[in-house]
Amino acid sequence: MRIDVVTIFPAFFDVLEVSLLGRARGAGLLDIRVHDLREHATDRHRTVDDTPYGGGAGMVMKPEPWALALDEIAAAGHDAEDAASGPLFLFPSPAGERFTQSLAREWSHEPHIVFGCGRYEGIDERVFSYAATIGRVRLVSLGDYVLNGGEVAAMAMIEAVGRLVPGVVGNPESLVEESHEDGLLEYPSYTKPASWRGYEVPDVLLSGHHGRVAQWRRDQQVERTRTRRPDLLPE
Ligand code: JEB
Repeated sequence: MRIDVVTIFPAFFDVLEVSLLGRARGAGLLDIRVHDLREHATDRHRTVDDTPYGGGAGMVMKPEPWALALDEIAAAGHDAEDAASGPLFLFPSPAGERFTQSLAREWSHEPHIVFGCGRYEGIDERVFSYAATIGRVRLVSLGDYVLNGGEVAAMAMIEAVGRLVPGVVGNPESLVEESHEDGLLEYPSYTKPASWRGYEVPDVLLSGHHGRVAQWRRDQQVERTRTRRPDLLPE
């Protein structure tokens, strides 16, 4: 999978060199390229923002540097003229649809994703219309809280999508048991020692009775989901 990121803070993405995704990049499973939007600025001060039409607080990202950056990225690797066969452009935005595990699953099959990371009050709206002429466009939100820009959200989405790409996570079975894959929260986990600072591992987990262990874990999943995330349960 190829992933391009456009940002005014390329250094944010240095962490993609470590851990699981760093190894996947080294192994050639993920081809992640980070681009500095300022390299596409058109003035000598490398300006990427300007005041908002209609007034109001803050600054808005100018459209032209975005168009130049997205054109350059889409040109490399896409010959077709139709937007449907172009890359998937993902713009993190507090005004986007909610990012979910189901979208991560869907997007893990994409050959080419481009993240556009805004800053300030966001990106001139016409950039989304322009991007839709060279690829498919989605505005996506990490959740209902305010970030200063799209970088942290893009990083979360890169990790959530990237780890579902075949070969990135060593044991694919570990993927199916996780929270949000079966619509319930995970059951609690324990490791050695069985007794630690006066806290005990539940007896059932030491019983060696696989059926009872499975039933206990399922009960824990349902109970935790009911108390912590009732929104995930049907009625
Ligand atoms: C994403 C961004 C800003 C209003 C307030 C703040 C570009 N879950 C999320 N919260 N905030 C963002 C997000 C996601 N995904 C987010 C991109 C940008 C916030 N800002 C700051 C803009 N408008 C600028």
